[in-house]
Amino acid sequence: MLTLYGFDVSNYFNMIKLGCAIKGIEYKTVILYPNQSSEYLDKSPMGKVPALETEQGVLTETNVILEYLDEAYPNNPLYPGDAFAKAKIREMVKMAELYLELPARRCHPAVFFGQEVDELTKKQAKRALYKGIEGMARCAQFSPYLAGEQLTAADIVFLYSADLAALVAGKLFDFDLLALAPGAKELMAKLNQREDVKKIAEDRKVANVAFKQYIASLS
Ligand SMILES: N[C@@H](CCC(=O)N[C@@H](CS)C(=O)NCC(=O)O)C(=O)O
Repeated sequence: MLTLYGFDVSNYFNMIKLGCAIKGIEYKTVILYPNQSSEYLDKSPMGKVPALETEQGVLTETNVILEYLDEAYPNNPLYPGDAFAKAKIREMVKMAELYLELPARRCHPAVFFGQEVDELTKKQAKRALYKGIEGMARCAQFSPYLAGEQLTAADIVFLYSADLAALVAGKLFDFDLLALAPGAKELMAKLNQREDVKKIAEDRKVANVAFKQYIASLS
């Protein structure tokens, strides 16, 4: 059986959980925080989560894991079969990570952990988030999903990237990120109504207690 390494507060871990839920893939979890132990680095070369252990070996990088799962388990596809259409999904997955998730992440310490983030980082992140959401608005359809009528991997990555990015934009920069991509709020609401997404949110809430203690223990 597949083994998924990570923890329930991790948005990337939750992307894989949702992908598996949609596709009906069974797996067991090993709950751990990102770390640089030699044992974990043998599985995840950067020590990040998630990592997925298969019978053939371990995979890391969420987009790669999602693509692997979709090819290995064809039920309820997360990517279209057509080469160009599939590339458009990959494009949106990559854009959501590079231009929403990662700039927002630079400000997570200030927004979620009460830590300092310097002004230059904040300024760069704010600018990047504006550009990122405007870029997403240009390439996504939001009708209702990013690529049209079918839920795809792009929606999964957008859901767990744009939610945190919107919190960062709202709390730190006082702007409504999702309002800049018409249809994005409706999409988030639609996805958040799903039972599998609700379950993942409940798991995250429970796990957040221990995670906050863990973060506090690091300082
Ligand atoms: N590009 C990676 C990012 C994964 C990632 O950054 N995960 C976070 C947890 S949400 C992590 O492991 N952070 C620890 C670190 O960056 O060293 C992916 O797509 O899986």
